[in-house]
Amino acid sequence: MSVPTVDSLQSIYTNASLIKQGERYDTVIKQFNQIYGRFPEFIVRSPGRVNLIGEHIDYSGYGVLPMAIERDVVQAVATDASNTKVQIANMNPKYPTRTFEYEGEEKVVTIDSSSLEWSNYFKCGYKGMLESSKEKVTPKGMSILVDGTVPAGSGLSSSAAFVCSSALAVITANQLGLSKQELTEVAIVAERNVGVNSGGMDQAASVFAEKNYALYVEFVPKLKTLPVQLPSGASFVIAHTLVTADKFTSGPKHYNLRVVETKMGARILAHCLFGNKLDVVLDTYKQVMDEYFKTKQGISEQDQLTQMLTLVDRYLTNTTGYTVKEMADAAGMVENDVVATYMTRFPVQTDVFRLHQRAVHVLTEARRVQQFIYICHQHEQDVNNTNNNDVLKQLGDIMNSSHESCATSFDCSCPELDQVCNVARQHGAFGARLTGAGWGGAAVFLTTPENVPTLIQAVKEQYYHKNFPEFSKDQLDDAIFPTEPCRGATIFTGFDQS
Ligand code: NG1
Repeated sequence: MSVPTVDSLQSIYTNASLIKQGERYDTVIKQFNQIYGRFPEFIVRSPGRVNLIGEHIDYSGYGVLPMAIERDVVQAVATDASNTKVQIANMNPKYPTRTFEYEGEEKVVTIDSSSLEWSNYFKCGYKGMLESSKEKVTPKGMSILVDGTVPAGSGLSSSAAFVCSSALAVITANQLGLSKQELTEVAIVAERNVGVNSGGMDQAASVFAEKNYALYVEFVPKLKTLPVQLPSGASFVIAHTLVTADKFTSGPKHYNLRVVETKMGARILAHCLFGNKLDVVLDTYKQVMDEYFKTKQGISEQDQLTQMLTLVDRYLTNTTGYTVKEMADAAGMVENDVVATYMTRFPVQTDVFRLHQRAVHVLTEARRVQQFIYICHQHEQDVNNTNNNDVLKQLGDIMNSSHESCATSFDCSCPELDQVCNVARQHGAFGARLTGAGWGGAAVFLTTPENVPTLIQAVKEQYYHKNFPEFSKDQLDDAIFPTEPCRGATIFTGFDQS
């Protein structure tokens, strides 16, 4: 299945925002014409996402439950078959126009991941698509204008929205005929070129999401997505703490370190359980779990996860944190190998590696995802539609436990995230949790439609007015807003191209 081409904004956005989006697209097209002296041939878009449950478990191989949001990255594109020059401009003057050249079949384009450069995200998509395309093509020249509305560093996946829309622009410009699945898989690998050891949730949500549904994304044995109906009467609000969490800069102490801590934990567990009996290296908890339960039939995923927690208590016993040497010894490896395999491409900075705590978070969080989906399915099948608030309370409790686990076991919250979540819980949120990588960025609250205004007002008064007293109404509306499950990536051609 390939990314759909649509000719009406109605099939992308909610009715409430059609006028605003229409004006936005008109402005982009006009500006494109001013810069390039012609009209775009097509416009691609890929949305950001909010993760409802399942934080920091995608790179351990466990399924997650995000939904796409209306905020997105839009790219207006015109092509030129007579050269291979790419010029990329941005509606936001903060990001200067860049030009680069295709470098020939052997080497598509060079990405200098040592600097924080906005156009690198485009190059990731460009390089990924051209290198993976089955047909070897000399790409067309491209003139591009980008407009993004996903706040950067907010945990709402601005980077995946940018990389996915870039990849889609390249596919469309060169008629590469890649499926959604291929686009997502390439975008996941491609984003690692900017120096972040990313999981796959964001790209999957940005490409596959469906209007009105959350999306269960599984990674093992292969990428698979399943729309999940949320209970009627569930409303979500997103609040950006405005603490910018930039994975590129903080990666060695935060995101990339957690990847190492979870991979080494899994590797040690595999060594304790299977010794040298296996031909393959297992370094995600999901791989270890699948191997361990391979011959034990009929145990539900939730029960498998519970048993895995017992194994973690038994084998990852050092709760004050491991040194590299201790991890190597416990995994039956030599220290240099640990460093070469796990800490060289994505370096880390830490005194000790807290494998036990990280494992407890990953396994309990994976279990929470299963519980959350189970409740949604039960509710969908409940013809009597038992009290909605009971269901929302159950889902909210799971979200609250997730936040607690992120804060205490995975250590990826921050005082501002804790604060907005507390305010939200005190003002009618059934559940409140950080969403995305954490260490700043955004939180998501679950409430009822009637309570949305009260909740937003309370967070404005108790968080934003105190910390950002100079903020205008527009700035506030940009920081905290209600959201609904939106559609994933699309190609839009419903405008006058001459
Ligand atoms: P954010 O920082 O929200 O884009 C990151 C990862 C996800 C996932 C979450 C934590 C990237 C591009 N995204 O999300 O894959 O691991 O953290 O659940 O690295």
